[in-house]
Amino acid sequence: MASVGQTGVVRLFAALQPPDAVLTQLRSAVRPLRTLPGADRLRWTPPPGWHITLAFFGEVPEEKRSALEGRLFRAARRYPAFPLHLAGGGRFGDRVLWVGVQGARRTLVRLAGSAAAAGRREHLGLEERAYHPHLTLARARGRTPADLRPLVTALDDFTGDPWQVTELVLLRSRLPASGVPGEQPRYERVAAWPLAAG
Ligand code: 3AM
Repeated sequence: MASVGQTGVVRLFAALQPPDAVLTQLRSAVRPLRTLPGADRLRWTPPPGWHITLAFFGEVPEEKRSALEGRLFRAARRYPAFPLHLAGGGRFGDRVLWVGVQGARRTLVRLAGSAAAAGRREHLGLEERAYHPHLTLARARGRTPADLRPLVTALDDFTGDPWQVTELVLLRSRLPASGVPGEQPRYERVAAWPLAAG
């Protein structure tokens, strides 16, 4: 377990981490994208931190942490292992470039809903926006919009190998010190619980 920060709160989110072999494939697919026009103006997410977010809990006070973890543990064990693969590109407007997630999407969406419900029962301030499975590859810098369409098109033909999701992971997000240009949050795995139904 990670130590609790000085202020007694940690930024936490539930996620899935694709296996290394899949991340290596994705890394190869993304490499040529980074040479396309405009790609150097984006902030590319570092491969070691690549993840599929299930639910973002925000700043979690120390006293709620073990209850949240207990709820996530119990949620995870209600699900069977299920297959996913990465495929195709997409974007959120002109700000976020992502690779899509295919396979047992209904199970994935239900698991994300259960992770969000765990947070809500601890009265953590989760946003109500619809869940859209994705793995974020790059973000526009600051307020500058980016034309992400050519990058999305370049990912059209990408399909990664399927893998079996066997655990729900709790990640900690450490924000960069303010004022450091281009620096990104760092993610740290703090816990993982097996999917154990079936
Ligand atoms: O890596 P992705 O894009 O899946 O966008 C943030 C990132 O997701 C998301 O949580 C992940 C780790 O930071 N996130 C950050 N703030 C958020 C918020 N207030 C948020 N998701 C929902 N509400």
